[in-house]
Amino acid sequence: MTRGAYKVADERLAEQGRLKIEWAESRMPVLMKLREKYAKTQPLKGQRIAGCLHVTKETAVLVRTLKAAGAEVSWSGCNPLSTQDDIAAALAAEGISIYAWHGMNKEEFYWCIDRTLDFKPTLTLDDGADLIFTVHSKYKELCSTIIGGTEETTTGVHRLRAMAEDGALKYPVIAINDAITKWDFDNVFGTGQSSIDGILRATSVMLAGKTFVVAGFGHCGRGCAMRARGMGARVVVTEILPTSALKATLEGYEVMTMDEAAKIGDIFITATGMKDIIVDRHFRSMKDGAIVCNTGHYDCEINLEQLGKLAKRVREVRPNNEEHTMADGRRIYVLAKGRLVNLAAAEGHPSEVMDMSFANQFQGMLRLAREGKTMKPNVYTLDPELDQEIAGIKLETSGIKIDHLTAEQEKYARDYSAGT
Ligand code: NRN
Repeated sequence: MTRGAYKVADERLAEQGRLKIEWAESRMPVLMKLREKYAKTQPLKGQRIAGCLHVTKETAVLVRTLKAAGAEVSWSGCNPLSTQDDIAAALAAEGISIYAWHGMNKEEFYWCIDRTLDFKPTLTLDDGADLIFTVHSKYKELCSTIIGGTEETTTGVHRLRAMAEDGALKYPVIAINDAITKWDFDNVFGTGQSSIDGILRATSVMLAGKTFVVAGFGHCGRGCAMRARGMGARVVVTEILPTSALKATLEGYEVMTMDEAAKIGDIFITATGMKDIIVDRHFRSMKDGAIVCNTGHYDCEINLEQLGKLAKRVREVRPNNEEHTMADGRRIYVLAKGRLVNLAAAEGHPSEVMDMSFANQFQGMLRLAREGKTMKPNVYTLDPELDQEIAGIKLETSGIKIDHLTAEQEKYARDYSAGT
């Protein structure tokens, strides 16, 4: 691969991108602390990292940190609509081999992933497992030089665990999503804020007083429900899992089937990881002006093929906002073509929460560089102690002090004989 080869939308956007990355760096103290520490020892020297993860200002901070720790990096975006073109331009201008632009078609998407494999990576870093799946299906020969990989998101971890169960996984992978300082913060607070951000940028509607339907009450759905309620919406939750539905009920949300919710909802967001959550019969019963979007990793949750068959006219009324007019005149608005609205119509989660997710990604790369060669092809999690370390740095850099157990209390915690 020619050094620093890249393909981005517009190199002229580099300065604008650089400013945004600077903004993110000033709000990602955990990752910056790790960068300062490991720039000295260069533990990733000799490693070639192929990354396939949303090209945002926060990802750029991770890329710079991996490079500062000695790695050579080649990068593609993990969604055809989530690349921030100014960030891609800034990274290319810094010599990063990056292949990413906003608005790719499927062929271009996989062409970019292929390019990041040209330099025969030793590590893969994924969000949604498209890169690792491409290696396992199209470039099997690379599995012998790849030490290991990491996976950012729930959907990707599900996919990899299924591969591992089938014995199809050819190298060890660390499930970053399973770290508490990732899922319990990024998935809840990050998705909650960034999904509302995407909806507001694409519609500028008033949320207060609107019926806001959240499909799926997992960590992401819970975050969306919490933030929509915070904006004054009447939140309705749909679910398939009794425990999640019960949790939503006890948190004060109305729970009902999507068939019922479709009749009353003003705004719909899917966060299930499942396909066909909003389908034909739901479009038929929605109110005029209903807004539909998705915050799950893939664009299969809203059945756009069925909507296309019902629509008499489709037109883009605002960026990331397409109006579908039904035969009876009802208009349904689909945001970001059903792709994850937080990254396609906004900038993804805020820097402060990605700081911890990417501190876990960085630690995952360090561990694979250190001991990946001795790890079997399976799905691993990071050491739980790392969660406390990452959260501790976050608190410290936020000026928040906490209590500590005395020696007496430590002893009490270990003393099982102490009863009532
Ligand atoms: N700003 C972001 N940069 C961002 N917001 C959410 N994500 C981001 N990645 C880079 C990912 C989260 O970690 C999307 C993934 O699906 C989720 O796990």
